[in-house]
Amino acid sequence: MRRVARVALLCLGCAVCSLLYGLSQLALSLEPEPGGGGQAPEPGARRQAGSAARGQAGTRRYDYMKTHPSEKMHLAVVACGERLEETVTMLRSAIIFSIKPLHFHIFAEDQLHESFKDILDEFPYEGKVNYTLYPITFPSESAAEWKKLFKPCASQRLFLPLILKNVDSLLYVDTDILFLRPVDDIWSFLGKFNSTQIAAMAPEHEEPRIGWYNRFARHPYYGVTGINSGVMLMNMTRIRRKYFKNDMTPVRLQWGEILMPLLKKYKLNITWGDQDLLNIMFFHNPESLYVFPCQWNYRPDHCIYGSNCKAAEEEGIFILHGNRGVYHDDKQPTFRAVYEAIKNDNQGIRPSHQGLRKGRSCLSNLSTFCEKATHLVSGGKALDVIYLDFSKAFETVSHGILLNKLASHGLDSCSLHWVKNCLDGQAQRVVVNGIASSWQLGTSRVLQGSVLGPLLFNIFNDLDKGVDCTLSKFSDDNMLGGNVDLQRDLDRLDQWAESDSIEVQ
Ligand SMILES: *[C@@H]1O[C@H](CO)[C@@H](O)[C@H](O)[C@H]1NC(C)=O
Ligand SMILES: *[C@@H]1O[C@H](CO)[C@@H](O)[C@H](O)[C@H]1NC(C)=O
Ligand SMILES: *[C@@H]1O[C@H](CO)[C@@H](O)[C@H](O)[C@H]1NC(C)=O
Ligand SMILES: *[C@@H]1O[C@H](CO)[C@@H](O)[C@H](O)[C@H]1NC(C)=O
Ligand SMILES: CC(=O)N[C@H]1CO[C@H](CO)[C@@H](O)[C@@H]1O
Repeated sequence: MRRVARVALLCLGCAVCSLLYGLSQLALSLEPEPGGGGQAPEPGARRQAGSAARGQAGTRRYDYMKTHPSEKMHLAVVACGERLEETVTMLRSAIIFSIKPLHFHIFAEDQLHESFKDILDEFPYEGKVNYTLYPITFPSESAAEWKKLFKPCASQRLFLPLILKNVDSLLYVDTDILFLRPVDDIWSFLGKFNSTQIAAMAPEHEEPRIGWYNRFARHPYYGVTGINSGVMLMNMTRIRRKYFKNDMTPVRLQWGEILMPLLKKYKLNITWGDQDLLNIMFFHNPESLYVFPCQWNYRPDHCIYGSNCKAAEEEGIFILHGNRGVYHDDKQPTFRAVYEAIKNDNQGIRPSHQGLRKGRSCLSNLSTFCEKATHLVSGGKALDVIYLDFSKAFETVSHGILLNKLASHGLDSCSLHWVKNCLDGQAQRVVVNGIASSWQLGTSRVLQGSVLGPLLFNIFNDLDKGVDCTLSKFSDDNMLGGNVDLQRDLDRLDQWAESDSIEVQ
């Protein structure tokens, strides 16, 4: 009975899919061609990330972006030297948690461009993100001086308001940033700016006793302890329009005019390059800065000298900033573990998971499956569909096997213990008409109704390793279809279920 109902549902779903597809085609044929000159092309390659984004699907998304241009968030990063992997991991964290579409502006040394293109074009997050690659450029008359300031390329970001002339607002981050919340959340601060604020940053320190600027700086700095520029939100329209007070001329200067004189005056006194210049600028123009709390730029400094970011302890860390190279050594194992987890993201939860994930639903499950199925049928190919239902899925997740899988995804022993603790010692009982059975310890289940449970189940359900068919997973209900060797894939699933002690109904 259940199977018949599902086939009926599948057919209904397919009908809806084809109808929607037909309508979208009709809408497309009525649209005038986009583009057609006017705007100067931006430098570098501009592509749609995600291999499947070419063709029809890409065109449809374009229409969406055209009608919702303001919904796009712009993220900029400057990558030089050995920063490729770190930058890609940062971009990945931006995508996995974000809701609105993103545009990445990546400024990189020429020799990194090819690698960025190769990786970003293969990103499995189609439709959510676009990117533009730029070479590193400085004003020609002073290029050499800017390049040797602090780290190579670091001062590139001071010029972003001048280079990205058509971008209204931008979030600049260092390569060693990881988003642990949607970019949308920090982006929303732009809407909270009062009429004089043009940029937002976090303080360099919470605690003046251990602050750097107030103890060592030989130049002016913002506020009590200075600001950290690793996460910098900018309304660049306002930055371009503003005339800045300064200690070099009695008249106010615009952004483009102030940078060079500032460097000339302070170059012997600054230690942290462009961040110091920003501190000097906002020292003279404090009304222009919106200061956000330390959770939005959480650094090892906040925990190595005792607890220096109370808000993070109470509400959590929103943006992690692994400066001092802590993602790559063993000085801060927690920072490193978070980095490793995000770096390996797409091995943890595979794209075929539809259930229990943001932006996916049982309908998305069906429609993805339908599209592929219709495609095969209209190509005159045979199609087999097999429905699988794991029995009592959540109840049968073996703790031992789950922990092994988590360990193989690079979770450190501390976090593993934490998960183990959370799974262990769970007791259950049955209550009927107010009469309760005795408690029984469970050794093989993830908690239903908890936040962690579904996540653990999705990591556990990695059964598409080595399967060529189209596989759609909605929590414990799995659909397998295609015109390849179905029996072989089915055998693999069976092996998976057996080795992971899950029963297929
Ligand atoms: C990405 O940019 C291209 C070219 O400007 C555009 O056609 C496409 O619709 C954009 N896609 C997204 C998701 O922003
Ligand atoms: C640079 O530092 C020195 C020593 O602290 C100080 O005397 C000098 O005024 C500083 N220069 C500027 C431009 O602030
Ligand atoms: C940036 O500032 C300009 C000028 O005040 C304003 O029109 C624009 O909406 C602002 N952008 C955002 C994202 O708030
Ligand atoms: C905007 O906020 C800043 C920082 O709180 C403040 O210094 C400035 O006076 C405010 N501007 C207006 C117009 O209220
Ligand atoms: C993988 C997949 O199918 N994702 C789609 C799920 O459905 C939503 C809306 O129906 C799409 O936007 C996703 O791309």
